[in-house]
Amino acid sequence: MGLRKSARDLTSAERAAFVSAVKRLKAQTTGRNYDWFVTTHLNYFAAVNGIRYAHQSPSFLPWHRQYLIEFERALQVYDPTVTVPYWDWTADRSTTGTPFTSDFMGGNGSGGNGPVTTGPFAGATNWRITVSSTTSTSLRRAMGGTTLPSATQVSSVLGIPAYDAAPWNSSATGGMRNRMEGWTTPNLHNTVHVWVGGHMGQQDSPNDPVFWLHHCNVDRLWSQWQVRWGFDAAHYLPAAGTSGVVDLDEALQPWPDVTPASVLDHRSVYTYA
Ligand SMILES: [Cu+2]
Repeated sequence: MGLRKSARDLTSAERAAFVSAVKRLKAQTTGRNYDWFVTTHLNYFAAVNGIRYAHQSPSFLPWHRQYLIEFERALQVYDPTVTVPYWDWTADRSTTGTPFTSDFMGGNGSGGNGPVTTGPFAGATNWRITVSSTTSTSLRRAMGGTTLPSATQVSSVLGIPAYDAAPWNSSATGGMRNRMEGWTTPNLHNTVHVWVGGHMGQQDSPNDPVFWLHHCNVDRLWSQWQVRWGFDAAHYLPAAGTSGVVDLDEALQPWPDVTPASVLDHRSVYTYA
């Protein structure tokens, strides 16, 4: 069982261990290596066989929960002490503070949407981008182009009792999920991708390791919503019979044995500090 901590609370040794495991996964040449995760995000960005799995659908949250679990397990092959930390962007809002320090995620891109120049992921020698929707082989960021969501906005979303609502896509306004995902106000998750910019603003956003810290925080917020409203199956929708999306007991591809129901209660796998 893993404990996921805030990035701001990691020791320098914990920051170094996370970076090291990420780099070892990137250097792995076979199996579910770092670029497998990037490829999977690209492959599942849009609908697959008419079903929206990862985005603009109720399974946005469970899909990324399983994706994070798989990534964390892949890191733990190299270092069993490592867990994915979360970036609480309501509290850590600077382009130079946590997690964008030179001993962790590194800083901003140079100029507008340019290569990151500081930290362990700066430049194509340290961190070569090979699976991408664009041609840049260096990690890019363009931070601060919008305003990060506030704690008040987060609590407004966590106060919505319905998990999701018809039409179960980016137009849904009746539930928590689409406001958390960010296609309707206050646009939580999407705004953070835009704020970091560069690769984080693209379909190959997992090329930026801060992707994992951001999605860990999104998963933590969903967990907080579950603490308040329930971890049980009644708190995922739709339950059944809705075409084009993943119902409660349908397969969360590319993991045929995983369903939204099977990941609702994460507390035997990991918890949040
Ligand atoms: Cu995302």
